[in-house]
Formats: sequence, structure tokens, C-alpha cells
Amino acid sequence: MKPVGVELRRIAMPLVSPFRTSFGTQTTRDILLVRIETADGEGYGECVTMTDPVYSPEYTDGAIDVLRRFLVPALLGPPELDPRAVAPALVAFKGHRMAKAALETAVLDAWLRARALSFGEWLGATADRVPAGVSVGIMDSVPELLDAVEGYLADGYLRIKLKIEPGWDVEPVRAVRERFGDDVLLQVDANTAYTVADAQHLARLDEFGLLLIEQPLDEEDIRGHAQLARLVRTPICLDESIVSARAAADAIALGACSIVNIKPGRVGGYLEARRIHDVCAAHGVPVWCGGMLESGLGRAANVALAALPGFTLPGDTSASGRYYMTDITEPFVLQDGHLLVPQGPGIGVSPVPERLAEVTVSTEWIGR
Ligand code: OSB
Ligand code: MG
Repeated sequence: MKPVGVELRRIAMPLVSPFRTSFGTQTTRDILLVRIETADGEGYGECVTMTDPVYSPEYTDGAIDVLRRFLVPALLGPPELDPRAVAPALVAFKGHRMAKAALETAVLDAWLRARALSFGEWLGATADRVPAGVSVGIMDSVPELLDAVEGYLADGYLRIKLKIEPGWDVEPVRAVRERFGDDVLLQVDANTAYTVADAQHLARLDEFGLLLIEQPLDEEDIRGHAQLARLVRTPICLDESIVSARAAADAIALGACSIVNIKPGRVGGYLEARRIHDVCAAHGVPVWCGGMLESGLGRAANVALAALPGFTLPGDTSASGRYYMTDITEPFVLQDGHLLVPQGPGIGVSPVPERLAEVTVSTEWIGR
């Protein structure tokens, strides 16, 4: 596959409602789309960086800079493109996994389209639909939260994840359990908001039968998570800490987690994501697919990944409508609490040109 060039397109998608986490509130999603053009057709990858470096060290202006100056020129140098050669071609540049993931995904999409193979088929998907969970932001009051959860359950979501932080943890969880019962699959995500000194407080969540607590401590505090895992009964799941298959193997070996959230962007792409799936499966560690408020392009690839056999828990793979009134692709809609795995070539969905034009903020072309 001969490379022609790469287009970086920044789009701004308004959210249907503000999304608040322990690291801030978002009202618009600032998304970078990477499109590669080759002699055999094009491919898309969605970069999951946020505007500010508050979830991970990466941020969108930084991703654009590293792509423009280092990653795209390194990728476009050799005369032939192969998805398995992307990570090795970029390995000299440290970090920037989200930027690398977007580029690798674009190459993979183009390569699979040229071969009429779907993402799911190529990754090894064993399901044709995946159960959908939803991530529910921090709210101003418990009644407001209960209304939101009621709406998502009415939509058919099969698992609820509550964002928590100090001051918004035991009470909202208790209220959701009291109102909706013990059968609702329920979990929480702290996005690093606690320290190991909060162990006794976090143990108060044990009585609510949560599936897991996600990333309670700092991303580098692996030993703290291992300590915490001995002090609480709720299973610990890691998100921010798991930046690679090696990091997953280490965390599991050290007893820092018993469940892993896999986000392809955070780990450098779908190939590394699949390696994490394999490492976890070898250890009997369940995985689920996280999200970064993706548009339909990123969502399509995530849904295909979530159809691998080790993804035994519902992911944050929600319908398009959970975040966006109008998606840039055909919307993903819930069917009986599930999303269908796209079957078409590559990621299986394409942007609607008029819709894409409406949300575009800027574009930049990097030729060979
Ligand atoms: O920690 O999982 C997270 C969104 C942005 C950044 C980090 C996280 C999240 C979510 C929402 O929880 C996931 C989604 O619905 O896409
Ligand atoms: Mg998380």
C-alpha cells in the first residue's frame, strides 16, 4: 500500500449534556481525526486526546504537533505501508500513544478496506453484538443523578458506571442501589482522585456489591493499588495505569488489579490493545472496553475490539446519542441493550461529508 499523505482534521462536537469527572467538566468534544490517503484508498483513525492534559499527559495540540513534526514524516518515509509496521516505525519517539494509535488505526482501516476485511474479523471478534454500558458523570445533586440513571436504564443500558470523587461516592452509590435495586450491574470510576490513605473510606463501598472500582489512585501508584486491593473487597480495575501490555502484566503480577479497562488510544493502538486482551486472558483477568467520548469512527473500532472473547464485562461502548445529538457517521443505536459490531470493510463506517463539514474547525495536509 503506497502512502500519499495524511490529513489532520480537528472537529468540535457539542455534547448533549455536560460531562463532569473528577478531573473537570466537558461541554464540547474537541476531536482530532487522522485520515491517510494511499494509492489503494483511504482510512480513518480517531485521536482520543482531550483538549487539556488532565486525563493523560497527551492533549490535542500536542498530538497535532508530534504527528506533524515526527510521526507522520516517519510513517510516510518508506514506500510501503503495513499496519504491523507502524508501531516499529514510530518506536524511536517516546510516548504519545494516543497520537500513534490514531495513525496506526488509519493505516489499518485503509489496509483492511483494500482487502475487504472487517476490523472485527481481523482482530478475532467472536460476537456480532456487544453489551452496552454507560458512564454517568458527577452531578450537582443526588436527585439529578437518579433521574439520569433512570433515563439510561429506560434506554436499555446493561451496566451503569458512576464517576466518583471525594464528597461524591458512598451517598450516590447508596442512592442508586436503594432506588434501582441490587440487580443493576453497577461500578464506579475515580480517575485517580483518592490516595491509599482513603482505604477505609473506600471500603464503605463494599456493601453495595459493585462490579469494580476503576482507577481509585494515581496512575503511577501500582503498589498503592496492590495495598488497597487487600483492604477492600470490591475488585480493583485499572484504566490510566495500563499504558501497555507490559504495564498490564506488571499490574496483574503485583496484585494491583483483577480487572482491566482497555482503551486502544491510551495504549498506542488496536494491536497493543489486543496484546493486553491476550495477557489478561492468560491470567484469567476479565477486560472491558473503555471509551473517550468517541465519534462514530472511534466507536466503530472499539465495538469490534469489544467483540473479542476476553471482553466479558460490558464496556463504556454507549450509543452515539449518549453524547451526541448528531454523529459524524451513521449513529450507533442500542438494540436490546447492545451495539451491533460493524461488518463492512475496515472500521465499517464512514463520515457523512456534510456533517463532517459542519463540525470541522481546521484541516491540515501533510504530503509525502
Ligand atoms: O476514565 O473512563 C474514563 C471519558 C473521558 C476520559 C476518561 C474516561 C471517560 C469515561 C467515559 O468514563 C467513557 C465513554 O463513555 O466514552
Ligand atoms: Mg476510567
